[in-house]
Amino acid sequence: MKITASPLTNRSRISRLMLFCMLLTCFDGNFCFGQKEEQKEKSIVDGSGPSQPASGALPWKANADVVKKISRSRKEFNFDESQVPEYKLPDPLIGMDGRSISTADRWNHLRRKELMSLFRNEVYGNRPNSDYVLTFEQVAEQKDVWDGLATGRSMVAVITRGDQQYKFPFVLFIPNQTQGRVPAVIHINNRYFIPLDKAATENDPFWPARTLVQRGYATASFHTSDVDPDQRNGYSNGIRAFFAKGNDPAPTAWRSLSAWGWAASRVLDHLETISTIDATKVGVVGHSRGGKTSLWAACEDPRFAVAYSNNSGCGGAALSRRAFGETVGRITSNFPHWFCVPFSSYTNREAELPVDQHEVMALIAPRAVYVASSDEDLWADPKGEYASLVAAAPVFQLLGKTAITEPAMPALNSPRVRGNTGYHIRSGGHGLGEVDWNWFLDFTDRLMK
Ligand code: GTR
Repeated sequence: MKITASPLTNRSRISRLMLFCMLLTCFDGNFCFGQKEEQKEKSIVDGSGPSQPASGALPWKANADVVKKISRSRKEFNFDESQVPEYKLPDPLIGMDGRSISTADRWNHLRRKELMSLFRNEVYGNRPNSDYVLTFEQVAEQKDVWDGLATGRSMVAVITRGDQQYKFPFVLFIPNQTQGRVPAVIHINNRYFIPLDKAATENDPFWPARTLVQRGYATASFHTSDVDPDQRNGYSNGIRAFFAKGNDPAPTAWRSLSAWGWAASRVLDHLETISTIDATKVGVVGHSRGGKTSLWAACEDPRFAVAYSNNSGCGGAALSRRAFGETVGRITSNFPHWFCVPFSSYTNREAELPVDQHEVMALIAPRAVYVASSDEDLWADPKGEYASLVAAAPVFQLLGKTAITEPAMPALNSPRVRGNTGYHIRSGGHGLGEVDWNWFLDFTDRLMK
C-alpha cells in the first residue's frame, strides 16, 4: 500500500481585514451555577458515574473554589472569565480572497484546502509525501475473549521504505457474534501500551475494550510513544525521523501530534481489511494530547466518520484566542515536539493566528465531532472547548448537517447532542473514564447503528 501526502501550499496569512469576524463573549451571561457537593464526581473509574443534574439545572459555570485553587497554583495563567480578552474569531466561511463561501462545493474545493494548509503550515506541520509499503503482522490471537464475546489480536504495523522498517504495535478486539458489519473505534492511548492479555483480563476505564464490544463496536488501541516518542528529545527514535532519514525536521514539517494521528490512519487501513468491520463507521478517540491528536487525525483523514476529543484543551478543542488556562506560549515551550515551529510565534499574539481551533472542528464537517470537558479541568478551558464547537456550526449547516448552536453551555453531566456534534462536561477532573465513553457511545449509536 502506498500513500502520497497532500501537496504543500505556500505559507500564507489571512489579512485580518479580510475576515468577517464573530465576537464571542461570555456565554452564560448572568447565570451562576453553584455545584452541590453531591454532584461532584463519584467516580469515573468504577463506571458508577456522576449523579445527574437536577432538572432545569443552569448552564455550567466554573466553580469559584476550583478557580481560586488553580489560580493560586498556576499564578501566571488566567482562570478568570472577566480577564479573557475580547476576541474575534476568523470566519471559516470567508475565503482568503475575502469572498464568502456559500456553497458546499466552494467549501470542499476551495476553503477546506485553504484551512488545511494553514493548519499544516502554522500549527500541526506537514506530513511527508514519501512512498512506503504498509503491512501488518499478527503476533497473537485469542478467539474467545470475555466468554466468547470477542476475538482479540495483538498486531504490529510495519512501515517499509527500501531496506528500512519502522514498526508499532496495536491491539484489536472484534465482536464475534455480529449481524452485519460493526462500527469501530480507534483509541489513541497517550499514557501506556495495553497488551492483549491485559486488555482481555483487566478492565481499564481509559480504554474499556469490553464495554465497547458489548455495545457493538470493534476497537483498537495503540500507544503514541510507540509511534513517535513523547519527549522533546525523542525525535531520532520515532516515525518522523524514519521518514526524514534521520535529518532534522523542517520548521513546518509534521510534529508528534500529526505523527500519532497518522498512526491512527494506519490502524484504520488495517480495519478496512476486516470483513466484519464497517470501515465507513470508524471513530477516532483521544484524551488530552490524544484528544488534540484525534481531532487533527480526522482533519487529515476524511475516512474517520467521527472524532472524539476528551479534555483536549489548548491546541485541541479550546480556542487559542481565549488564552484561558494553558496558552500557546506555554504549550509550545513545554511540548515543542507537538506543534510545528510557527505555532510558537503566536505566543502572546493569539489574535494574529490566521486560524483558531473552531476551524479544526469545521474541517471535520460534515462528519461528526464530539467534545468533552471536565468541571475541574480549567487548564483545558471547558468554556473555550464548547465555544469552539459552537463556532464550527455554520460549516456543518452549510454541508447540510445539524450541529449545536446554543451559546449557553449545557449543565454539568448533561450531554448535549444536536445532529453531528455533541458535547458534555462531566464532574471531576482531567481524565477519560467509563462515563465519558458511555456518553460518547450514546452519540455514535445514533449515527452509526
Ligand atoms: C498537560 C498539557 C496539556 C494536555 C495534557 C495531557 O500537562 O498541558 O496540553 O494535553 O498534559 O496530555 O495529559
